[in-house]
Amino acid sequence: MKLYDAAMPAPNPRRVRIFLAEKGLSVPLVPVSLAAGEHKQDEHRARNSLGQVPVLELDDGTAISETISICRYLEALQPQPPLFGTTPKEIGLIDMWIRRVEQQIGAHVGHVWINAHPYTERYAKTHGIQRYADFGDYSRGRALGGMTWLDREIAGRDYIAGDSYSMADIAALSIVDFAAFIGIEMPEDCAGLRAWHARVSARPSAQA
Ligand SMILES: N[C@@H](CCC(=O)N[C@@H](CS)C(=O)NCC(=O)O)C(=O)O
Repeated sequence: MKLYDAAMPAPNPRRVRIFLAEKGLSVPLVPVSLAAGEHKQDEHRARNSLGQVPVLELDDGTAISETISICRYLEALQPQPPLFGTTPKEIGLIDMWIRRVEQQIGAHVGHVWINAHPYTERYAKTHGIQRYADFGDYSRGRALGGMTWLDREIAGRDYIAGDSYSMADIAALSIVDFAAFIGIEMPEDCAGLRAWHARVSARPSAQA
């Protein structure tokens, strides 16, 4: 088994690396250079036709893409410690929060990155991606609004989906850190979100 990976600040491969660290699992990492466009080469598209990372390649050659799907596979392989919940209630809530942080914050951060960040200007030209600056600016507001909403939602609890650390925390951490990398910092008045961020960032896995 090996993981086709990309270095920081790429948020999606990082989610798998954090997950592996939390599980105490070690999987060989194969670096794919996004800057050099290796993810769009035929060799990588044979693993993931969308030309994205991460991809987990199993020993029989099966390629699993999509961060959450990769982590679900790993959870099935090694259930302890559980990061997707064990009871029906935990499983439902963790899944809900993964989707919510991806949809209410992550998607908007991604739109800012593609449409309005200087770093992606040349990348967009090379790959024929049309950029919409206004949409990028609008998405920045939506991302900040999502963070403010999440701050309210997690009031009174230590982790995104409840009292235990879960995949929802991994999803949110990678999104919040990538947002900061592209200049979308957590709002000053989001004290609960900031405290949560400090809590999960203090875990050794956050270095992955
Ligand atoms: N839905 C995918 C998204 C993967 C993704 O967007 N990965 C980024 C790197 S963090 C990438 O490969 N971007 C290049 C592209 O989309 O063309 C997942 O969850 O794994």
